[in-house]
Amino acid sequence: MDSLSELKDLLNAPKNVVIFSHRNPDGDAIGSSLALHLMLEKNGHQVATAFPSEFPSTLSFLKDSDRILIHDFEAEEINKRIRRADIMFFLDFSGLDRIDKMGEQVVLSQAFKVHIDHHLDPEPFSDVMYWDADASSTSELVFSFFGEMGFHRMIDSDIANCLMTGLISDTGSFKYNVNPKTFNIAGDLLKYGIDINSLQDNIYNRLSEKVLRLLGHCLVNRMEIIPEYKAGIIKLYKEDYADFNIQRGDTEGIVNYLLMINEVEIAALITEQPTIIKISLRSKGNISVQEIARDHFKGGGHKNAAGGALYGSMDYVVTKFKNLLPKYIKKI
Ligand SMILES: [Mn+2]
Repeated sequence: MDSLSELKDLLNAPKNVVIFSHRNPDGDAIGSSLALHLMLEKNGHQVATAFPSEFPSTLSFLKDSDRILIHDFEAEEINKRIRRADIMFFLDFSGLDRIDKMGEQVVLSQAFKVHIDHHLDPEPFSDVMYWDADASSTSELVFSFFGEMGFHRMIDSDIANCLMTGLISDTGSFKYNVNPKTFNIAGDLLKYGIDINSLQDNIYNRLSEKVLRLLGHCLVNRMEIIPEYKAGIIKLYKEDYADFNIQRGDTEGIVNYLLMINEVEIAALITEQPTIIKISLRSKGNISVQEIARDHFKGGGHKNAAGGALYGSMDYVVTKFKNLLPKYIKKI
């Protein structure tokens, strides 16, 4: 019996299930986790979803998001669930270091482990690897996974909303990472009674005035364009964090604005954190920022969207990034 049929068999009787996703969860992490959570509960299982850290409050419109356990605040409860777990799901991340301390507990557990993900280079820690780097999102894979498990007819509007949120978030509203399947699944999801307009509003039109002003500040005062290497950089300093009272999630998406410039093909948002310098990278076409993040900034991600972090000064990281450009970008 292959491992997927084994899992299907296991899910025939009520089980204790824990679903994990990564630190700083995004729309896909939350959407795919909650969709699976709701579906497994519908099938009579005891389910807990655990994230290392908080999710953006803008995504709290998703059904049962208030039941997600956050390890930063509820470590004891999560450890209890881990000890009891028969089955564990790992959604939207490739390596156990992405779930911080929970990873150490997971390794000790005998639970049946299911890894559903679309990041490059997945670590082999699971019994089932439901993985496809060409998928737009983990939510897309969870939809297909529901088909494998015979769950499709149990999808309801809440579950469809969660999956659509993941699809929209990871594709920038179907602008990138898409394939024919993505659109087919989106079409299927619409049949479950989603209000796509209010969903888009919920995802994109819930910014605070502060965040929009921060974006303006970044574009007017913190942006540097290097035309000969088709590169754009936005630098955010500690003083900006104080001036704008920047909280987690507030800088989300800012790096994408650089790619709106016709000539820019590689973009970096470099931010001064309390102890590290973080770099978020985006690219157009065949430039692999995943490679750059992995080889030079101790990070990873996808071909056109990746990130990493280094110790050191802002100047050090900016200079390092600039010095790499000749290696990866053909000079005009
Ligand atoms: Mn994803």
